[in-house]
Amino acid sequence: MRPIFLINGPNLNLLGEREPEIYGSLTLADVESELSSLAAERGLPFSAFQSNHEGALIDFIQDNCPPGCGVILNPGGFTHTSVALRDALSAREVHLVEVHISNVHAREAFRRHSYFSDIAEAVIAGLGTAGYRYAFDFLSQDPL
Ligand code: CA2
Repeated sequence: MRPIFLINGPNLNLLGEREPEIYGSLTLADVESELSSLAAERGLPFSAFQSNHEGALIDFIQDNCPPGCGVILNPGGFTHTSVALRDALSAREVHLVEVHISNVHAREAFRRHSYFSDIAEAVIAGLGTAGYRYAFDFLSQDPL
């Protein structure tokens, strides 16, 4: 039974409160609660974490995510900057799905590069907050 972690980076605590035309109207609590219910239905251990701090995200991964676990990650702005967060995930040998609510390829050029896409098993972008659910469905398959 693979534990699944939902990890969101900086500013994603603002979901549903600002820029709904880009990020939709559901809050992060809505997303976390939906995935938590799905996990309970499927008998999968589930935990959600959000931080605006790079070190806190790295500490969470080191302290909680065992090798082989599933990680649904929206690194927020760290997508485009953080070698350190990438290294934390590579070191843990997790099954990683990178999720972006918006279509990063249809926005500013700097959003097209991700430090995570080449170590992820899948990348979802532009499907709104539903992308988190698709990532969860993928990671809850056994075997993957
Ligand atoms: O589309 C995504 O999910 C992003 O990862 C969101 C990041 C952005 O830097 C990435 O390029 C793409 C920004 C997260 C900011 O989240 C907000 C949510 C609601 C209101 C304001 C910001």
